[in-house]
Amino acid sequence: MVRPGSDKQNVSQRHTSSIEMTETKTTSLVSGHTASLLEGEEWAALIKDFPSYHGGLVRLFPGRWLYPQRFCDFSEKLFNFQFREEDVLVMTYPKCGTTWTQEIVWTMRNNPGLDHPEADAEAFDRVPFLDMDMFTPLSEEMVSISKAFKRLCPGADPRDGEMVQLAQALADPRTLKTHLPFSLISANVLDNAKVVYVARNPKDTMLSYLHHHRLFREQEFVGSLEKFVDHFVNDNLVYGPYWLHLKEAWERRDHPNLHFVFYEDLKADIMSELKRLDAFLGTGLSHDQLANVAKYTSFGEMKAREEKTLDKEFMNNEAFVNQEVRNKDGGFFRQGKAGDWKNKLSTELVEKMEKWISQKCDFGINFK
Ligand code: PPS
Repeated sequence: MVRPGSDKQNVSQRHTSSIEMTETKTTSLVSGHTASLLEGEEWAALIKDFPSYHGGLVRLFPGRWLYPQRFCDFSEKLFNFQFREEDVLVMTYPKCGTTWTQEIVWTMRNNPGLDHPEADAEAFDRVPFLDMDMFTPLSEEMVSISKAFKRLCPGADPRDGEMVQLAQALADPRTLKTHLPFSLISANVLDNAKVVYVARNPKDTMLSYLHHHRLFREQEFVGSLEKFVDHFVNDNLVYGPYWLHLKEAWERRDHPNLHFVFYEDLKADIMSELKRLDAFLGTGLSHDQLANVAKYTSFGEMKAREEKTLDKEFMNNEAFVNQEVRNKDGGFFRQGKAGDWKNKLSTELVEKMEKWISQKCDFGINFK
């Protein structure tokens, strides 16, 4: 979810949505949802712990999805986004391994010989993150943040959604990324494109998301681990509820254009998972090419390439990234492990998470 920054923008410049809310502070979205601006006690509790959301948060009904208010500006473009036959969309709730999987998919499709001249280009430029625009500050002097956007969309206004416009301008075969659930993107996405959905154990996902909220100022969280667990189990984190995100994908798992994968399986046996992906994507790679992909997308190699694939200025800028947290706990590529929750969560927190799993994730999914 990391986005490149620009020296003309900082977190204090965040502005509210340009969408008009009715007197009751609700608006209807083309997806069929009603967006309702958070107010009163619910808002007071969240803005205290997540001060960077001062632009407002909305709940979408049905689903109780939580988003920055700016999501409403882009919801129509995202819902009506035209997928093409050659598209592969990597879809996950945040911190489930999107960046890893999109690099795997992009490399399998474009760079199995590891000789592609643009392989080191920033991740956003090769794999547009469709819903990123809602996190971009809306300012008068808004500056384009993607190099590919400037090149492929000359004269286009970044305020109209830089990532969506970049994705539209990108030549086939496109690999795209989203953290949106199925219900907020085009209903016929699976008729038109292939989707790779990645699930991750909720306890590791929650811990990785906590790190994200401490690291990146655009989603800053200032409370304790215990408080964050409460927000997680009460579906109070942006892009949540995680259980519903998973459920919508799980229900579609037998669709021939959906490939459902667990982060833990990628960790446990990457070659087997790459073979499964090869069959799904129809890439027809040799054993040596798959081995190339496995090595090139390993945690160590991706972390080593961080300065190329993530915007260096953004990552080094204290206004965007908490450097103390980065030095102490790690940066975007934090640990890349499965099961580390065992070292981080007290018995009480494990019980709270387990209760949430058994009550909410009761649709047949078994976490690894
Ligand atoms: S985001 O910000 O939502 O897009 O994050 P996302 O990419 O989905 O997930 C980030 C976590 O994935 C880990 N990661 C990897 N693990 C294994 N191998 C590779 N190559 C890899 N690349 C990223 C990353 O470190 C985050 O997990 P944690 O547990 O925080 O380390």
